[in-house]
Amino acid sequence: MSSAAGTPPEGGGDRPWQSYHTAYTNAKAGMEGVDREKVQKVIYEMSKGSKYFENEQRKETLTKQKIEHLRAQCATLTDNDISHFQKVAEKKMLELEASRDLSKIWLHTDMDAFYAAVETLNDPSLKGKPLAVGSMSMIATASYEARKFGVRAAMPGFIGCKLCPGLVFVRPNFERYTHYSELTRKVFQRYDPNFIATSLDEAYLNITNVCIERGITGEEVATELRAAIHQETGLTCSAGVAPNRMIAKVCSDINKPNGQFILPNDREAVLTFVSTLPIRKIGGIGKVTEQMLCQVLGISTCQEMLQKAAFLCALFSECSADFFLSVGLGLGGTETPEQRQRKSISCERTFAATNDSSLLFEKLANLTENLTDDLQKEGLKGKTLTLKLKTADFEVRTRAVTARGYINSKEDILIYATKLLKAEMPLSLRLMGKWQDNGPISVTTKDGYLVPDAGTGASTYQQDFFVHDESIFISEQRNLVNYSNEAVLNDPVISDGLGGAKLDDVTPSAKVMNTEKLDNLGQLTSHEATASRSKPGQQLWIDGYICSICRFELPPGFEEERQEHSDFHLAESLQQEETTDSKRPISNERYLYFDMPSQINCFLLPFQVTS
Ligand code: DCP
Ligand code: CA
Ligand code: CA
Repeated sequence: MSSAAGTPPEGGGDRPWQSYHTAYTNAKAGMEGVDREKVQKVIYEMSKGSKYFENEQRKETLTKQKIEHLRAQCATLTDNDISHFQKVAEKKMLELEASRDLSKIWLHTDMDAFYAAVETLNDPSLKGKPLAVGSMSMIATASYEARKFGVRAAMPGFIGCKLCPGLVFVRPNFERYTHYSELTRKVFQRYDPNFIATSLDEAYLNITNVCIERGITGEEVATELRAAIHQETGLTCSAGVAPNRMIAKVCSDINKPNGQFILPNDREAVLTFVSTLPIRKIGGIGKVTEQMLCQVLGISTCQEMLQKAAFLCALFSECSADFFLSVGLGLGGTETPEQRQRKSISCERTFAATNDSSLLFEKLANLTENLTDDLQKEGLKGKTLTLKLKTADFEVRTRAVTARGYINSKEDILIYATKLLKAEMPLSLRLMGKWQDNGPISVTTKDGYLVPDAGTGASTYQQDFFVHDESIFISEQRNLVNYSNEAVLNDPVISDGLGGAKLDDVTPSAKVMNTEKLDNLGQLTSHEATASRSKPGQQLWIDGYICSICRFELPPGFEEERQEHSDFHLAESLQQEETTDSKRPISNERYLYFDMPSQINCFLLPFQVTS
């Protein structure tokens, strides 16, 4: 196909690190001047041969397969197909354009080097030093001074040390961050009582009313709000103002740190803005999607999405194509999402490495007990229990079973949970010390038995309500019978958090290969819940695309991005555990990074919602 970009240079030969891209070889704000090649080389040298490395290579292979698969599909497109999909795309773009709402002014704010800034405020002697908040196993964030060396969030601390020998480490203190976060939210409240907090350090504010009522511009609001935050916290933040949330978020990163960027509510301005905007800047477009779009269709800017609209419609699910086209048009959320009623609950545990089955069963029992407590407290019952395992080789397995009726007693849940775990034995699990690959057992249940939550009027950031379309959950039969690790490995597409069980494409659309069950993004093109996290929150994808913890919108199937996103929340919760669990000694083993990825999760998925 003429538009396909050539195969990228292979990183073989004597420069193998060049093709080694991980989460931490990506640039964040403040990393512009970094010697990328040096950073990549250090990371490559330090991680090669490790399980982590192997997994990265496995993912890379899968990505390549996906790309090949897409190219092959592209090659089968006839001129007729292309003109058909061109029409489909044009119709879609017209519809999307008609939905454009330029009447709202959104502000996105994001604290600068948040944890590091809080730590520096707490200990001014850290000022100006290259600082990493975290441990040898994981860095939560780095100060801008450290970023110049390539040190960044999600990077193991020992790699950070190698890149920046004078790197100072501070252990995270979640209570402190929560305190400062609350101070910022008091300020947000004054500008938009329904502000949407998407993490401790980030929020979206609909400032339309403030602008109208006070007769001031979005720019003035941003300046004032940032000054107020500084005044009340001693910390700096950056802000972006735009007609929708998607663009506002991109804008807040432009003049980071301690800066702001305003995009006027003007269609031309928006289109000009996205015309050169790299797709990777868009929340929801991660490494894999970027590579696929670039290497198959030659798309690297948002505007190019429109030029390749026919191909996007031909090759991707309707849902993904819609998303890509709205990115190309610079469209994003403008209404404040309604609060949802909570419909799920889960718990997770971190435990030390073991292949001792009795210990694993003991952990399972503990978790079941925790879950039971939570269930009973909340008046919940569930029906389908799913056990998710992450092995030492980073493989994710999912097993599910459905009870005869709704259950919430420890005895009942344990019977099913034990049955699932037993079927997996013998199982060798290692210490879960690295945040992304931490090894909790979690048990989640969701169902319609929920006692209505009285707190729906609570501020948005406190909510963790889930709504699931139960009709699209995989049945336990398919999950149990069809799934195997080979299925995941042999498949050119990556499985989702439900362990590779395949769902039918619920989005009816004319496809080049209409027998495809999965989207070309490896997506399950359905609404689903895909992840779990430890208390106090549980991460799920509301309506299949909104993160239940932070409201971040990621359309179904952006699995890589979702995984990174879930890892982020897992990291948050583990840090919280680390800070609050003073009794638990930090063993040396916890610093092992590459050789301890294992995980067991258990979910109880809703089977049927009763009225
Ligand atoms: N965080 C984390 N793990 C990650 C990313 C972030 O624990 N992988 C934590 C630490 C950060 C905070 O979340 O301080 C906010 O994350 P940001 O991505 O907003 O990064 P920073 O605020 O640190 O830096 P900046 O926004 O200035 O780039
Ligand atoms: Ca931030
Ligand atoms: Ca942030």
